[in-house]
Amino acid sequence: MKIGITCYPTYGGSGVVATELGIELAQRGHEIHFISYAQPFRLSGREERIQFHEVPVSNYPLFEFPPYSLALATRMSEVAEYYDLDLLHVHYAIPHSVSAMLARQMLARSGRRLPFVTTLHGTDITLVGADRAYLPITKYAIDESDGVTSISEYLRCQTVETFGTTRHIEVISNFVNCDIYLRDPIASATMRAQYAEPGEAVLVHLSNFRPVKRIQDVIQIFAGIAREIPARLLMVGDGPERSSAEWLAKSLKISDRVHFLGKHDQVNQLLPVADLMLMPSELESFGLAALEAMACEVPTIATAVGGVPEMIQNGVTGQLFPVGDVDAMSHAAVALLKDRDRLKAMALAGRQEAQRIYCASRVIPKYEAFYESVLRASVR
Ligand code: GMT
Repeated sequence: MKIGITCYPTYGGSGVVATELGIELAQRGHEIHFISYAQPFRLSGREERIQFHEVPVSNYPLFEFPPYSLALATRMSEVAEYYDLDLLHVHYAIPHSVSAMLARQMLARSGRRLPFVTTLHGTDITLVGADRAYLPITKYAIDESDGVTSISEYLRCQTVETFGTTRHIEVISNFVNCDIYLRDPIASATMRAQYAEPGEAVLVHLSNFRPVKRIQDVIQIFAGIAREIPARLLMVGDGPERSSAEWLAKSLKISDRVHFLGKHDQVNQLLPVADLMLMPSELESFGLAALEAMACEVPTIATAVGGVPEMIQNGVTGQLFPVGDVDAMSHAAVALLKDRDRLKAMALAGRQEAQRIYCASRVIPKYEAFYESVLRASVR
């Protein structure tokens, strides 16, 4: 198939999923065209059968807000026509599904069909889509999509509840490439030595440091752990909450143990360095970072929110707590780090679960089958 993919190219789960999906599909022989304002950050630009098409957004003094959605729709229709795309797959409903809908309409005038699939990722429904300013158009674009997928059952239910839509939403979970995300004991021991002394526990947090991630809780949980055992915290990513987290680490006098590493392109090398991941989010429709950690044999201490309980089996592949219960999360982490046998059993159970359900090799065929069904339905 020839597939156009649009996503937010910067750091964030939906962009990661879209990019990894494109890479996996290209490896399976499909021709992939990314269409966005910048090259997605996990794309090297050298992958076979993948092209990137930049959306130029020109500005004029009259435009207080440059109309990206329109420029995107134009580029989508041009790329679809020139490269004879079979379908578009847009990640994150706003504004991508609206642009795709316009592109489809533009091409229909010349008798060309361009079905589009929308994948819902979370905040496009729970935050942005629930904002009255965006709700009606988001609902319209979802209803108009030729196919809709959501990354968890939780998000599917939320979408039905928020938008009152009756259309079919296929749940296709996030995935991880288990051949790339894995613990290589020698490589991870070498890398671990860069960050921690022997005998110190290593915790990791990976996100875009947005308020929904509760970064202050990450620091508070770690402070509780560091009071009990020698430990280090690797903060991977960047975003609006970073400076307040740095300030909190300083005021709790743990800044020498908390390493802010910024954005990292190869988290598969970094994650296996850790013993535990911390993900105390206010909400996660899935929690991709925890899945990537799980594949690397790193269990997660997380909050029991959104789609997280669908992925993490409490007490088996990780541990779940109420939002904001930083003391319970610190105590649980310390107990696990002191009981290495239990930690190891949890790590292995997580790896097995990742392989059994969430490996790219298991999930990508579901997308392919879904595309086929959309294409079949669209020629009728
Ligand atoms: O919150 C983020 O990390 C960004 C956001 C996005 O759309 O880029 O992530 C959402 O999509 C991810 C990939 O499908 C999910 O793993 C995250 O759980 C989801 N975030 C939220 O629901 C808050």
